[in-house]
Amino acid sequence: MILYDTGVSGNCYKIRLMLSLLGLDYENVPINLVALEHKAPEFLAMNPLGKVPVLDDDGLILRDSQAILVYLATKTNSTNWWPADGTEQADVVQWLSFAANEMFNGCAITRAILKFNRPLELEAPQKLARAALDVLEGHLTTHDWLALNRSTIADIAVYPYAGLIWEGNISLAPYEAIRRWFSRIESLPGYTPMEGLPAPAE
Ligand SMILES: N[C@@H](CCC(=O)N[C@@H](CS)C(=O)NCC(=O)O)C(=O)O
Repeated sequence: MILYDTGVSGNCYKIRLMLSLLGLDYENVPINLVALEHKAPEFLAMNPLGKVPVLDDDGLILRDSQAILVYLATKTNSTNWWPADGTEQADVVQWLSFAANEMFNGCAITRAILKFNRPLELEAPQKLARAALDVLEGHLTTHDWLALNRSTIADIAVYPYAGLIWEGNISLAPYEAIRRWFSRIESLPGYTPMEGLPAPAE
C-alpha cells in the first residue's frame, strides 16, 4: 500500500493513525503542497480534486480520508472499527460527515488561516469551529466515544482537527469532555502522534 501523504495535514494524519492502529505496513510518499505537487498531472490522474491523502492499494486508488478509513477497516475485517450492520454504519457515518463538513470547514480552515497564513476570512470558520466543538463537547459529556459506545473510525476521523485547533488559537481548556476523549484516543494501542498532537496541556 502506498499513502500519498503531507505531514502537516490532519486529513493525512487520520490515515497514518488508522494504519498504525491496525498495524499495517505501507510506503509513504510525501507530497509537497507548497511546491504544488498535488496539482501535477501525475497526481491529478490519481485524484482529479488535487488533494491529499490518496491511497494506492495494489492499483486500487482511493481519495478522501473518510473513504480511506472505511476501506482500511473493511480490508482488515475490523468490524469493531467499522461495523457490518447498516444501522450501526449510519451512526458512524453521521460523524464521518461531521468530520468532512463542520470539523474541516470550521477547525481545519481556522488552523490553516492562522498556522499557514492562508489568505481567507477568519470570522466565519472560527464561528463554525466553536459551534462544532460545542456539539462535540455536548456529545462527549454523556458518551465516551462518538458512535456505538466504542472506538470506531468516527473517532479517528474527528480527532485530528479537534486536537489541532490550539494551532488555530482556540483554547481547548473549557472543553473538558473533549480533552478526556483525547486521552482515551491517545491511550489506544498503536496510537501514533503528529506534529501538534497530542495537543499540549494548557
Ligand atoms: N475531503 C478530503 C479533503 C482533503 C483535503 O482538503 N486535503 C487538503 C490537505 S488537508 C489538501 O490537499 N489541500 C490542498 C488543496 O486543496 O489545494 C479528505 O477528507 O481527504
